[in-house]
Amino acid sequence: MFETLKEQPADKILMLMQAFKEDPREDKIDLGVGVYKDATGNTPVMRAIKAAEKQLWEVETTKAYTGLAGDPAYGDAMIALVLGDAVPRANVAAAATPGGTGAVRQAFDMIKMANPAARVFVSDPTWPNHLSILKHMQIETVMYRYFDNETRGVDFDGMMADLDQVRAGDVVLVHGCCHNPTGANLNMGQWKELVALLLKKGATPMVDIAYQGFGDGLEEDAQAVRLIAKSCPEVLIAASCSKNFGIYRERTGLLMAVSNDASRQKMNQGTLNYLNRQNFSFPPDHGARLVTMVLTDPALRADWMAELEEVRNSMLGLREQLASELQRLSGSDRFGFIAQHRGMFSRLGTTPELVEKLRADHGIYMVGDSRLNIAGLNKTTVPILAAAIIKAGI
Ligand code: PLP
Ligand code: TYF
Repeated sequence: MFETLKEQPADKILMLMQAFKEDPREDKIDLGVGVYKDATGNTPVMRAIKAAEKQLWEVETTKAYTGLAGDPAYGDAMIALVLGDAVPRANVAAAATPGGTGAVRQAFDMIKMANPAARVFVSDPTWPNHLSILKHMQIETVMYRYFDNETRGVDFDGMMADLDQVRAGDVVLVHGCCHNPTGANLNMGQWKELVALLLKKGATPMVDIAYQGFGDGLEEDAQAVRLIAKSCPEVLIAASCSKNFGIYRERTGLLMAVSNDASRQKMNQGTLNYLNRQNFSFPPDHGARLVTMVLTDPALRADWMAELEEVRNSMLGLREQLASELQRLSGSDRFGFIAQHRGMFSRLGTTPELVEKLRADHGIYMVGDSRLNIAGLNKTTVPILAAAIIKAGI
């Protein structure tokens, strides 16, 4: 039967990762895949995670199965991290998932179960995996305008105009913070307007939050998701621990289903448990356990928060440096958006041809849509990138 299989489209970001590896040039610069790198190009295991791993080795007495939704303490700790006290704990159903991707996938499954006719509205552009999973699941997908290629900010009027088409029972997928791939985000006033529209339409928000702590701070980055959870009758939230705990390969995520009617919590929880069982039974536990230890131990938590701040500030510093270097070289403010964007990524807003030119002429790798990973830079490579951008005529 395998003869019926067709070639599937590859992930462009992962293809780029491979191409970078194969490039023999010594001065090549990797601004592709969204992995944090320090000034030496290393993706470190965070200090608190290392310490928790050491402790875990001492105290772990079994690796028997957890529950279908994972360890409840992990759910509690992550709900508190993402939602704070925005909603009562009793209103939240949650299940651990293999990474944020697993949470996204399970969320789409739950949407399909609850309303097979639901359309999912996604930002143009969005993380390519959103589109790929939606297509694979045959869920009708509608793009809403998001990135303004002139200002490199959010085309908020366009976004609201497009979302005027949503109907009750549809889902609107938003990035909770640090939009991937653009780096452009709504301000709180705009989030409030969006919430008002969702309420008016009776559409359900789904929030993908994969970079809490990478933008303006742990609390600040959670403001939008908390506002949405507090204001809307129902919300789905897919959270990832890959970036902010630096545990990418451990596959640690959480799907939350929040309902303002606490009597629905049991059904929501049962559905999440059921969906985990259909897809993989028990979720991975190792990363989740480390996250729980870090979040619940005051000393580990303080150290994790301090290191996350270092990570966040290093990216902000690189943004400032790149924006000012480009201002100096171009004699204009047209690259000021780089300092305004938040998270790991900025979209330059240039053509695939010029992105390819940067790769061919300078060994600078960024995604074809002109997304660059700020964390792939360091103080020495910023001027090299800036000079290459100007030379290429971007
Ligand atoms: N959602 C977005 C927008 C992302 O950028 C990512 C990737 O980091 C994820 C979800 C999920 O990542 P992971 O499955 O590695 O936790
Ligand atoms: O956007 C990124 O680069 C990260 C990492 O299939 C990633 O989110 C990229 C592609 C993919 C899974 C994760």
